[in-house]
Amino acid sequence: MPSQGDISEGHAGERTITGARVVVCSPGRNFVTLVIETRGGVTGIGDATLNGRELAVASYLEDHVCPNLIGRDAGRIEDIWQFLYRGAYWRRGPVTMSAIAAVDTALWDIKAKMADMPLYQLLGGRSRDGVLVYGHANGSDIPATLEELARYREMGYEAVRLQAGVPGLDTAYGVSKDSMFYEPAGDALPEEQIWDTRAYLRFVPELFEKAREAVGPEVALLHDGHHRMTPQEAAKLGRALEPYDLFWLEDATPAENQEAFRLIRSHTTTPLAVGEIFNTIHDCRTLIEEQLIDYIRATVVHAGGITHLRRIADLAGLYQVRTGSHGATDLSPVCMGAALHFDSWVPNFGIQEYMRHTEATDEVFPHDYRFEKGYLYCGETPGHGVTLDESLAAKYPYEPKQLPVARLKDGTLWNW
Ligand code: GCO
Ligand code: MG
Repeated sequence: MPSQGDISEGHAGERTITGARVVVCSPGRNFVTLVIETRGGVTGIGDATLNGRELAVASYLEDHVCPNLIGRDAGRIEDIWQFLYRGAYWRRGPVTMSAIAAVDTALWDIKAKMADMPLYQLLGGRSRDGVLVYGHANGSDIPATLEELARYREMGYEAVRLQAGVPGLDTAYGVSKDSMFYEPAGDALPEEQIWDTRAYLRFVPELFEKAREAVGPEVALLHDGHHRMTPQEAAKLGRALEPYDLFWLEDATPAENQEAFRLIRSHTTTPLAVGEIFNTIHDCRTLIEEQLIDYIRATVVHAGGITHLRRIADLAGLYQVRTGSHGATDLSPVCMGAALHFDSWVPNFGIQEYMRHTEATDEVFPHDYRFEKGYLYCGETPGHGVTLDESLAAKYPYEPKQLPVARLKDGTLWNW
């Protein structure tokens, strides 16, 4: 058998992987967590959550990845990454890359614990003291949204994303029943929502006009288009929003065709962010190399872990594209913890999304990161600083839930 590094380096025996298992739990929403154990007794955990498709990743890990990990040297993070990526023959895709990310995150956790250092130290140390985050203010109409914005300001946020109900539509992306704990995944079968882009385009500039009037020029305001516009519609919105100086307009149009952003870019100076559903560097190569975006939103769990995210960030850095990692509640605290170590190091950091998890989620995933005056701070605990309370997790079994779908008024399926 070719060397897997089990005995070639000092203390490698201690690092031998002796166990790898998946924990699925639902403390308010579903999470998939990979636990890796080593002979020396050090364990590491990684997030593998893919909202609405959780069990596919759990099976990919349990049935196809975990048996391959036993006996390997946990210190060989790069080799294991390459083994799982190239070795599966079938490359890329959200299920594969979330599974690889979970392994990668758990291995970085183990390496940092063994080095007795917080993870950011292994990446090269801090580039900043705190990580600027944005929160989500949303409401059924403009006054309700502005009230939420004021509440976020009171909590200390310097950057806030605004989403509001659109007149004439029963539902709009980003507007939730519980404004603090936004959770789009609802029932076992997807909720069907009606969408009308023209109504939305008529409305959004007014939301930001009123918001700027309310908070003045300094606060960073963001908005998520959630893939619903065509490039031409996005160009039009970006232009209409220019007077209100957005920090970014996110997911203006779907990005399978990266060239689509050329049209938007040629019409507006509103900064553009994209990438929460990307899973490899290939999804954003053109966007970055042609400087068609300003922020890349890939994050640890869906983009192959720290190892791969670092490659994406380095490519982005060449073109002055900054990071703005996805941080919705469907990414577990394990992902958030790892992301904060990454954000603390990455030289071309932009901002980090921060949607608060529920108390139940936080109890299942004790962590040492903390929020203060608009910034998140990763802790100094060796590893990524997030653990899993397995006995508590066992009290919250998996609940089948899917994300909604959107249809146009005539019934045509659209992008949710
Ligand atoms: C965001 C996102 C999310 C997604 C969710 C899907 O910007 O935070 O758009 O809220 O909708 O992650 O599962
Ligand atoms: Mg988004």
